[in-house]
Amino acid sequence: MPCPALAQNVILRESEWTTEESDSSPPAGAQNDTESTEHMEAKILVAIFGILLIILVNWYFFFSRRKAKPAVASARADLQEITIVVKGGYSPDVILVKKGIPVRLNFYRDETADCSDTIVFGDFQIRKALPAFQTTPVEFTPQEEGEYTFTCGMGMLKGKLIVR
Ligand SMILES: [Cu+2]
Repeated sequence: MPCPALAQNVILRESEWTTEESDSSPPAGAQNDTESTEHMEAKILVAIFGILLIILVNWYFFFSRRKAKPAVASARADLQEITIVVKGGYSPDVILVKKGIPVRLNFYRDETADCSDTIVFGDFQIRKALPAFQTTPVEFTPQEEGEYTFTCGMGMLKGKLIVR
């Protein structure tokens, strides 16, 4: 991820500015004043750029994932299958399947965090343990169109199965 590193770089430069200012107090001459004003302006521009960059990085992490289109399960005549990685959430977290065809959702739990150790499909009366670093298939056949939420055992992590 180059972006957070860049932002940090800008912050470092900002702190350099503070140290520089306090360490060296040059004698105030007319020439020097103009120079340091220009210098200040440049530093302020860098600071503003840094703040904008931080806003952009945050925007990326909080909003860009929401635009994601639903992942389509690969469909055969008799099975629709997809792998979902479980790590602080579900990816993909929106899955599109067709009704009337058996679904196999392969949950690969890529962490040991307790939160994600159970997967729950309330609408299908499914509650299954997900051992860490293993793939656990969850199988059922959705008979009706609709949107079905799946969650972790505590209902904190959420995903959605869209049946069309
Ligand atoms: Cu949880």
